[in-house]
Amino acid sequence: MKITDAKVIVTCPGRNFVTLKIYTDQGIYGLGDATLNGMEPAVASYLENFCIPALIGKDPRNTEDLWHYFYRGAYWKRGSVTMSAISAIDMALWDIKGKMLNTPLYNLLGGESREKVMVYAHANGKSLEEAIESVAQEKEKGFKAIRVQSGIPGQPDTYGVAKGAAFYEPAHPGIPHEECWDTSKYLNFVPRLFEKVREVFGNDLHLLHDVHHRCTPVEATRLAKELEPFHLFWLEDPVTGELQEGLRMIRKQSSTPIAIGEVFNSVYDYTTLITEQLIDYIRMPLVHGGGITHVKKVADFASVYHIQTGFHGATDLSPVNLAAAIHFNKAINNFGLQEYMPHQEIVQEVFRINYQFEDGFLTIDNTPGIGVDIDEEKASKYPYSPASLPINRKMDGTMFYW
Ligand code: GCO
Ligand code: MG
Repeated sequence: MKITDAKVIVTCPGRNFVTLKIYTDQGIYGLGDATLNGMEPAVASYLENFCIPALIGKDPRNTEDLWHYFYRGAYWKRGSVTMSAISAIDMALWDIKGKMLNTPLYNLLGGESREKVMVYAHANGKSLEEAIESVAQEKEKGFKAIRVQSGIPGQPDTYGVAKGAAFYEPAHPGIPHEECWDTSKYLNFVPRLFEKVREVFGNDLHLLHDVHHRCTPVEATRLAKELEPFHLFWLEDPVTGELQEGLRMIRKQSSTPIAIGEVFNSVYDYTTLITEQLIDYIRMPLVHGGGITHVKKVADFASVYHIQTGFHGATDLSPVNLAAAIHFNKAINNFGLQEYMPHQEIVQEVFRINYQFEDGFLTIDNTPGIGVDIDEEKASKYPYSPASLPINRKMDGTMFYW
C-alpha cells in the first residue's frame, strides 16, 4: 500500500480549521486535524512544503516508523507548529488503518473500555450572577461536569468570558487585541464564585476552573488551598507549564486536583509532572501532541502514576480531532474527562460528524477509522480568514501571559 498524494484544506466555517487529507493507491483516504488557533497558515506551509513531498510513496500502514521519520528525523524538533503537522499526519494514517481494516479507531487502541465518554461544558458570565445562570443552563442540557469562568469585579475583561454573543471565542480578526489583568482582584474573587456555585447547585455537579497560566506558584498555591472546600474536579493551568518544577509547591500544600498541558506538544513537557505525580490530568490533545501514536504513549506512561486524560477540546480543535479523541478516550483505561465546546452549526455543513451528545456524555458510531468526513466543495465556500488570539497586560501595562 502506498501514499499517492496529500493535500491541506484550510476552511473557515465560522472559524478556521486546517485539515490534512492523505490519499492511497487503494482508494482509501485519511483525515487529520492540523488546526493551531491563530497560526493556521504556518502549519499548512510546513505540511505542504516539507511533509507532503516526503509522504508520497511511503506505506501508510507504518504509523510508528512514519511518526519517527517526521519527529526524530527532523533536526529541529518539537514546537506547536511542527508537532501539529505531525499530529495531522499521524491521525490521517490511523484513519486509513481503521478504514483498511474496516473497523472504528477505538478497536485499534484497546477496544471498548467504556460505552460513552463524560464531557464538561463551559459556563461563563460577565458577573457572578450571570455565571450562576450559565451553570444552570449547562446543567439543564444534561452536563455532569461544568467549567465556571466569570468576569472579575473591577477588571474590564477576563479570559473565558463571552463578550456579547452566546458563545466564547478568543480569536479575533487582525493583529492581537489587548486584554488586561489584575491577579489580586482575581484571587480575591474566585473562591467567592465557587462558594456561591456550591451553595446554589450542591455537591453532585463536577466543577472545573481554568486559571489560564496566570499565577505564580505561590499565588496558585493560595488559590488551590482556598478552593479546597469546594472540591473541584480540576484546577487547570494554575501556573504556566514552562517551569515544571513550579507545580511542586502547589502539590505539597493542596489536594485540589490539577490539569495541565493544553499548550504542550511532547512527552518531554510532562516528564517531571508525571514521575513526581505533580498533576492529575493530561490536557495535551491529539491535534497538538503528536497525534495518536505519541499521545497514546504519554497516556500509558501517565497511567502508571495514577494520572488520567482530560484532553483540551475547545472550538478551535476540529471535529476530526474531537472524533479521534472520543475513540481514544473510549479505548484507554485511564480516561478522566473530555472538554466539549460544541461547534457552531455551520461547521457541520463542512464536516460530517459521527458523534452525539446525550445527557452529559458523547458517543461515537462504528464508522471505520475516525469516521468524520469533509465536504471539500462546501469547505471552499468558506475561505481562510486571518484571526489572532489576544495578548494580555497587567493593569500598569506590563506584558503578561494570556
Ligand atoms: C480551554 C482553553 C481554550 C484556549 C483556546 C486557545 O481550556 O478550553 O484554555 O479556551 O484558550 O483553545 O485557542
Ligand atoms: Mg485551558
